Amino acid sequence: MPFINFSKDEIQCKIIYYGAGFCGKTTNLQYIYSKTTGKTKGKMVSIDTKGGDRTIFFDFLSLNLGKIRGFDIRVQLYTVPGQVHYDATRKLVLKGVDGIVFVADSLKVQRKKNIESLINLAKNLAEKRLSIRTVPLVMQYNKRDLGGTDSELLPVEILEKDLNSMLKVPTIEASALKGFGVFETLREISKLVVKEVSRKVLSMDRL
Ligand SMILES: Nc1nc2c(ncn2[C@@H]2O[C@H](COP(=O)(O)OP(=O)(O)OP(=O)(O)O)[C@@H](O)[C@H]2O)c(=O)[nH]1
Ligand SMILES: [Mg+2]
Repeated sequence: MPFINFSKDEIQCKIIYYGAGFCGKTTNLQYIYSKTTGKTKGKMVSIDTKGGDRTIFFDFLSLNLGKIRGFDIRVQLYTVPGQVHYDATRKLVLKGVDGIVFVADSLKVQRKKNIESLINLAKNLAEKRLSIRTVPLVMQYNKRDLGGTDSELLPVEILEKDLNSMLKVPTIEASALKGFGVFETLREISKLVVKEVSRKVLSMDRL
């Protein structure tokens, strides 16, 4: 649910980067943070990171996306820890979610992990009475920079078949490390979330 702060004329939306361990969720936020400036830029906080780069709680980045009907739209980006045994933390971070970026690791060796993580997302949403079929969701196929001749990457068609054949959500090919596709992903999920938020704000007007 978006949080509407009437004293500040601000609507806050929560977008969560979800996916298997090591798929590149934290790297997405780090890239966004490194490229935003001025009025848009907020704070980035990484809570409890072990051994340099494994998230064991969450990362948080707040950004200002402009206005709808006089309200500032502030998006709060979170990542979950992807490793299997941090499921309780993932459930905690999912609380109040408005939109999800599912980051899939394009490496062939991670094929099963992506599928397991998507099933885990569906299950954790269902526990919150949300459906993976209706929540604003985009899918990012990450690490596309690693493609070579003897490619260790899954072709996009396989990723589509594994992860998106039922959902049919927007997909973006990306490299969080090099930066391509990162802002496209953020734009796409923000568009879906803002559309949903506007619908809720307008329906409040009719009450
Ligand atoms: N080549 C390549 N490496 C990437 C890319 N995105 C992330 N990585 C690397 O993959 C590793 C894991 O990235 P993280 O962003 O920490 O992964 P995470 O999804 O946050 O992992 P957890 O916090 O354990 O869930 C790091 O060494 C990154 O530099 C990418 O697009 N291309
Ligand atoms: Mg992380």
